[in-house]
Amino acid sequence: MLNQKVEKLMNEQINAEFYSAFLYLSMSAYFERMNLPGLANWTYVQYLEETTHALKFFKYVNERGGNVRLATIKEPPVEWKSPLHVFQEIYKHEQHVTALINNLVDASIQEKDHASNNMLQWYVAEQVEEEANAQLIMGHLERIGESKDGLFMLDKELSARTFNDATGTINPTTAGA
Ligand code: OFO
Repeated sequence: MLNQKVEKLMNEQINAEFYSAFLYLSMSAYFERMNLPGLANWTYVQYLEETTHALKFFKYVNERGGNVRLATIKEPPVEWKSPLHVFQEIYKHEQHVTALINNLVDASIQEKDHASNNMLQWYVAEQVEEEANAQLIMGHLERIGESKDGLFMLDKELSARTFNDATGTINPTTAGA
């Protein structure tokens, strides 16, 4: 049986992860409009990843006999000032998500819910990666500044990103990969 406080926070986290997915998908559309297919690809792949983050919580709440509650997803922004602005917002957003995960970990400790605490460690590690990725690309964009060639090169590089379902929620054979 899933602890009630943890269940409530996990349901909120399902919504937060789906909002993350919406945010990245909206950013992908922005990059498509800017004719930056590599950045559009990178944010689109991130949209897919965020969806699996939500699904991992969804599966876990079900597995523990909890009640999944799906709530309205907030509308994400549509426009940004520049590619750098997008990644500044991503970095801020991922720091916020890290705080939400940490709060969930705190609740699992307070409620002595060891199984949830164990499951949440996956997200703790994932958030380190999410923040690092955002910071890395933000740094590249800061250095690129107004250089069109620099942006072209970075866009080309980011077009190589492919989706890997590390949660195994869509493809169980890729779990942990
Ligand atoms: Fe789900 O990690 Fe980003 O938001």
